Amino acid sequence: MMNIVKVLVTFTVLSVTLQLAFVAGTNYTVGAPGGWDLNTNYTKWVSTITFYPGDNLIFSYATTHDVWEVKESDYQTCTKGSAIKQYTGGNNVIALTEAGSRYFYCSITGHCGQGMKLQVSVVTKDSSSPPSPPSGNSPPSPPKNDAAALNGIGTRLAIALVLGEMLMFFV
Ligand SMILES: [Cu+2]
Repeated sequence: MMNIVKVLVTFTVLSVTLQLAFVAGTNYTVGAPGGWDLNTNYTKWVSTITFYPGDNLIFSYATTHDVWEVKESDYQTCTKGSAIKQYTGGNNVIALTEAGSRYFYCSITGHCGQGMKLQVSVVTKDSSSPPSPPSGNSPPSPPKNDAAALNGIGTRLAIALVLGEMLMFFV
């Protein structure tokens, strides 16, 4: 009896882990490898990444800095108005929960003006269209490859789950 319970628990943990693997976002250390400082070009850093809901920003910095999330107008002009949220302490995890733009800067006098500011655009995975083929004459093919790959993963996952459940009856 204990064995069946054990298998059941193990299987549940496994299936939850599998499901999380498909949903969980990516953690990005802002400005890596430099971090949040006065020597990193955040426009350049952010341009290499596509952010999706579920991703996290990790601000890692010396405590001579801080992180303020601000509205766009304050971000553009480096105005120290009222922050949407203030972070201190040198290590903050900020969740990107939904699509849209987020604006951050260091509130220490002069630092934003010296480039310590970050704009992040979060996009939904559905809205990102697949890249079109380079050839100009052929009509664009429907993006069925992604869907097929996803279906493949889904089918394999379903088979794995059914097999796992059947297995429990034999243990
Ligand atoms: Cu600073």
